[in-house]
This record gives sequence, structure tokens and C-alpha cells, in this order.
Amino acid sequence: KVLVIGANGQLGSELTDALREKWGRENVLATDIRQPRQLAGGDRFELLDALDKEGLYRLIKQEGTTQIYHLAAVLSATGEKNPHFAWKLNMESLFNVLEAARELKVGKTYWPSSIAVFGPDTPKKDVPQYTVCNPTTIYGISKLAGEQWCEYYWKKWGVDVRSLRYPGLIGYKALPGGGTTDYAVDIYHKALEGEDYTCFLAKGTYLPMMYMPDAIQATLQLMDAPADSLRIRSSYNLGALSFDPEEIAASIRRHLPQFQIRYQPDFRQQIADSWPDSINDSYARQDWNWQPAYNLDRMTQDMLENLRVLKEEGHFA
Ligand code: VAH
Repeated sequence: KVLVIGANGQLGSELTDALREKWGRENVLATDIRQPRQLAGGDRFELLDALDKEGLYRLIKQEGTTQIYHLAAVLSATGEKNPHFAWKLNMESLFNVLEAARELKVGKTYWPSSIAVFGPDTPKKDVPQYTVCNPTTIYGISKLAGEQWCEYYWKKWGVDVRSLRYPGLIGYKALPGGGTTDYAVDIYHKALEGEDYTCFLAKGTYLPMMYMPDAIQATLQLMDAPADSLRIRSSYNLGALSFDPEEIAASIRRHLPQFQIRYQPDFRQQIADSWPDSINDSYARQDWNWQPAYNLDRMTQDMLENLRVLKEEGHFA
């Protein structure tokens, strides 16, 4: 029995579908703070505020939950506009989940971290699993603190909580919500509308990125791995792609030759500049056979194909 918290988000909307596929619709309970726009027949959903500890315990007891995926968070850019709330939501919801896993003996727990745990003095290229982490966003600070709490619950109480430091995730099922890397999602929507794209990051801003199908695959592989095969209980580095706005624009132009990009960096440039360009994920490759499947051009082809269909169906209207 799987419980997903934050199931309507950019990651949640895709991971929940994959979990229904893997475990059966009837065994996955999706929750979020508001009703989803669409719910396919047989999909189960309940309202749950990630800060509502009593509600969480009630659902776990009534469901007999054996796995929790806690995906609710305030991301980097939004977090900088409201840092105290971002800390409260990101940390208190994690404490609720870790305590529930400990007290109600939930088998496995998943909680995403991010390359946002790295800071300006982290090496920029091929960032190792163990390195300097001085994040400059509240989002990054909360993810770094959360990683340490996950490791603590594992070491002190044997709570089997697992985590991945996702790069910027790019997917087509949900509109992005307040991330610094989300220019790489917006750009595809604008290109398909035949519009030029005004990018809020400057040319030459390289960031670690990953296509959503790769992120989903990595998550399922990590959660299926034997507990004693995992050397990392804070959060695994995870890498796939690294590109700047100019390179993704060129990749799009191979399909839509008229597409143009212009640059108008805003406050998110400072956040992006504090993050590295590329990640070393050798621990993930060795411990649970991680291997990304998408390069930039394959991602662009797949994104444009799927977005075209969804737009025709009025998915984002
Ligand atoms: C953000 N998409 O931009 C998220 C992610 C690596 C970045 O954590 O905040």
C-alpha cells in the first residue's frame, strides 16, 4: 500500500502514475492539499495538508501503508520569496513523515533532495558524493538539513528512508512550480506556441538536468534495491544531462527552425550561479545500477511530441 504526499506536483503527478502502474491503482493513495484537475477512473485521491500530522497518521492506519513518497515542498525560487514558510513546510512535513514511519513501522519512505544542497564553493564540475555543501537558498538549506535527518532516522531507529539529489527535472505532465531550473520546461511550451522565449537565466548558465522518465526510473530502482546494498543514507547524487539555455534552444530549433531565445536574467540567476554544472553519480551507478537513458536531443524530441498531444487535448487549458 503506497501513500503519495504532494501527488499533484511536477514530480508527484508523474511518479504517482508510475507507482499506480507498478503496484496497481487500488494500492496507491495520492494526496495533496487541493483536488487534482483530472482523476482517471480507479485512481484514488484524498485531500491531505503535508503539515497535518493527525491526518497523516489516520490515513496510514486506515490504509495499512507500507511505502510513503513525501514529495511536497516549496522549491528554490518560491522559497526565496517566503523563506520562513518554505522552511516550515519543508522541515515540519518531513518530521511528520519520519515520525510516522518510525512509530507506525512503515516499511520504506522516499523523500527527494536536490542539487540545491550544493553552494558557490562546491566544485562546479563532476561534483562528488562527498563534498562541500553551503547552500545559499532556504530550499537548499532545508534539503541539506533534511538529508541529515533521514540519515539520523536510519542510523538511530532503522527507519528505511531513501533519497535522491535530483537535478532540474523536465517533464510534460504538469506545469512547473517555482523552480530555478523550470526555464527548461517553459521553453518547450513557448516553442510549441510559436513564440520566442525570454529566458530568466543568462546564456552560458550550465545546470545539471534530467528528463522526468529518467528521474522516475531512478526513483523506482532506488526503492527496489536491497536495504543493505545502499551506502548512502543522506541522499544519492544523481546526474544525467548538463546544458545551458543556448544548447536547449538549439536542440529545439532542430524541430522548430523559427524558434528564437532571448535573455533577461532575473533574481533566479544568482540561485543558478550558486549551483554546479555537472554531477558525479558513481555511488548510484555502483549501488543500484543507475544509468540515464535520455540525452538532450532525445528529451527534446519526446517533450515536443508529448506536449503537442497534450495541448491538442486541452490538458493545460
Ligand atoms: C528548483 N527544480 O529549481 C528545483 C530543483 C535543482 C533544482 O530543486 O528549485
